[in-house]
Amino acid sequence: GGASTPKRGAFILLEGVDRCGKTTQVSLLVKHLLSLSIATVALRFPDRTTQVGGLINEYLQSSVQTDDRAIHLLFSANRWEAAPNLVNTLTSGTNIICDRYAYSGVAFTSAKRAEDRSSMSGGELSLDWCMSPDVGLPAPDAVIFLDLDQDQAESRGGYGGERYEKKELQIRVRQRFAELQAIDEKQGRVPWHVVDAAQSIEEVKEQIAKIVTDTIDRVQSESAPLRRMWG
Ligand code: ADP
Ligand code: FDM
Repeated sequence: GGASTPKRGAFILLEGVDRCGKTTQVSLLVKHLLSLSIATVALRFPDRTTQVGGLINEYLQSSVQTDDRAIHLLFSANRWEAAPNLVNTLTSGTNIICDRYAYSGVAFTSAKRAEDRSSMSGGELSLDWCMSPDVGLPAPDAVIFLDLDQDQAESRGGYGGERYEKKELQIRVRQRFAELQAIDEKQGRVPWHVVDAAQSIEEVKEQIAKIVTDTIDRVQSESAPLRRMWG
C-alpha cells in the first residue's frame, strides 16, 4: 500500500476444548498488547449478542432438539455476519484476537454422534460437509491451539451444563481439531502453534505473547494479504 495506508492488523485465533484457558488468555493478551500501544480487539464465537447468536444461545442452553445441520449453519452464519466488520477492523490496522472460529464449528459438529444428535441427521456429518459453509471466510494468520487433555480439563471444575459439555464428546472434539491441524499443515497456509495448556497461566501467557508478537511482525513485514478459509 501507499504511505497513507496503514499495515493491516493480524487475525489471531485461539482454539481448544472447553476450559483449556481461552477466555483467560484472550483477556491477558489483549491487556498486554494494549499496554504496548498495539491496537487490538477481542472477538469470540459464537457471538451471542446478535439475533442469530440468540438462537445459538437458546440451543446451547436447552435440551430442545434442533436439526444438527440447521444449527451448524447458524454457527457459520454467525461468523459470516461478523465477517465484513472483521475485515474492516483488520484493514484499519487493528489486530484481532479471536476466541473460537470455524475450527470449533467443524470440530464440534463432526464430533457429534447419535446420542448427541437429532434424529433427522442420519449418518455422521463429514469433515467436508462441516467445512463447506465456512469456505471463503477470512482466514486467521495463526491458530494458537491450547492443548489440554480431558482429565485436566475436568480438574478445572464442574461443567456449567451447556449442551456440549460432556466428556466423551470433548474427547472426540480434541481429535477433530488434530485432523483440522493436519489439513492446514498439508495446505501450508495457516500455521498452527500448539501450546501445552496444562502449564501455569503465566507460562501459557508468555508462550502465547511470543507467538502473537512474531505473527504481528510477520504480517506487517511481509504485507501479507488476508487469506480465505480452506481456499
Ligand atoms: P475456556 O475459555 O477455554 O473455557 P477459561 O479461561 O474460562 O477456559 O478457564 C477455565 C477455568 O480454568 C477457569 O476457572 C480458569 O481460571 C482456569 N484456568 C485457566 N487457565 C488455567 C491454567 N493455565 N491452569 C489452571 N487453571 C486455569
Ligand atoms: N461451538 C462453537 C460450536 O459448536 N460451533 C461453533 O461454530 C462454535 C464457534 O459452542 F461448546 C460450540 C463450542 C462450545 C459452545 O462456546 C459455546 P463458548 O466458547 O463456551 O461460548
